[in-house]
Amino acid sequence: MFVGSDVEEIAATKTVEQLRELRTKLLGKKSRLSQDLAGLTKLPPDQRRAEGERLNRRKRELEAAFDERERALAVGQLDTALERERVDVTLPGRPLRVGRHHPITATIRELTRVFTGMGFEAVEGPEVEWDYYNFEVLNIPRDHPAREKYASLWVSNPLGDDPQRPMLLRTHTSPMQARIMERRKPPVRVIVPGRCFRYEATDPTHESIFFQFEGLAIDDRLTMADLKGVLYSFARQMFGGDRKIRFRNDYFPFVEPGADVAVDCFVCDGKGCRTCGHSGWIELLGAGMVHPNVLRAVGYDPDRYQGFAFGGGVERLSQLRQGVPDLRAFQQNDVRWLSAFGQVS
Ligand code: FA5
Repeated sequence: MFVGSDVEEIAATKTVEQLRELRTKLLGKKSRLSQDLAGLTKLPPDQRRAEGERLNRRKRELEAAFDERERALAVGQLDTALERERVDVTLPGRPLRVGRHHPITATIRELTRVFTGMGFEAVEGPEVEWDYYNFEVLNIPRDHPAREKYASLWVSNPLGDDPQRPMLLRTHTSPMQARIMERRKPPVRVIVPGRCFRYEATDPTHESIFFQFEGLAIDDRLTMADLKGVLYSFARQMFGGDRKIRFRNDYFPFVEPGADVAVDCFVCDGKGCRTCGHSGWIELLGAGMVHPNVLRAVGYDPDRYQGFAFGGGVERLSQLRQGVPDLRAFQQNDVRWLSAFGQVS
């Protein structure tokens, strides 16, 4: 038995598996060496010691050779793996497609930021509404001519229709005025963005599904001056100082006095064009001081509390901010248009 040739054989193994097999062969229970070690007891005592030392030395030599080879193979394996899985960090990366906010979402976020900065809280409400909240509580009883302004989409109640409680897709966000006041005591300061629906023909500034934002502030000393101050501040923050704002008398049954607020047309700078219906102005908001009848209907004392409300179109704001001449583009989901007008947040 030549230790030298065994050690060479160990050093010549190429894989961890080969090495394992060889270890079993040379050091395993059935190996010659193990059998010789087991047979030591049968030797006469005067030979046992010398033979024992020789066999154990050989065992240590083989073990050392195995350990060394095992280390070398492991390092080799790692090198191969590293070489195989090498990453070229100098290659240019593949660009990730970054999503964008739809311009309506971006505008809602922006206007919410502006109003929350003035102390308003953002809330949301139902899109399917009772006639009561959409009209009646807002001082628009049945047969009131103001209902004609809101071409409504009536829906049937899945729990059974009740002629006394008709349901519709809300035509404006104003029903939330009453819902909020019923639930809270003054002071109230909320902003309500949301989807609205009207059964009407579309044109560059009208859609049948569109978004509004409602504002409501109730306290014991609010005046029309507060309303104008809030809306001027809002307009300046949204459009910068250049755009002109116009307040005109208007009629909404749920406010008194009422106003219509317009911004000069961004396409023609007020000269008159298709987008502004040749008037030079784009109507942005309806507003006014909350009507005492509305306050009474929700259980507020109109002699003690008063406040203002306003409601505007989100698409109109978005059109003005981004120079979009036709509002119908917002609903068309053209990816090219969305990637041009969408906003990375
Ligand atoms: C209202 O809906 C009132 N609720 C607003 C209001 C609230 C007045 C609180 C007083 C106090 P109006 O119908 O004018 O009013 O609509 C308000 C705004 O919604 C409009 O100025 C316009 O910007 C937007 N809007 C109305 N109809 C459409 C439509 N079909 N498509 C897109 N935007 C619309």
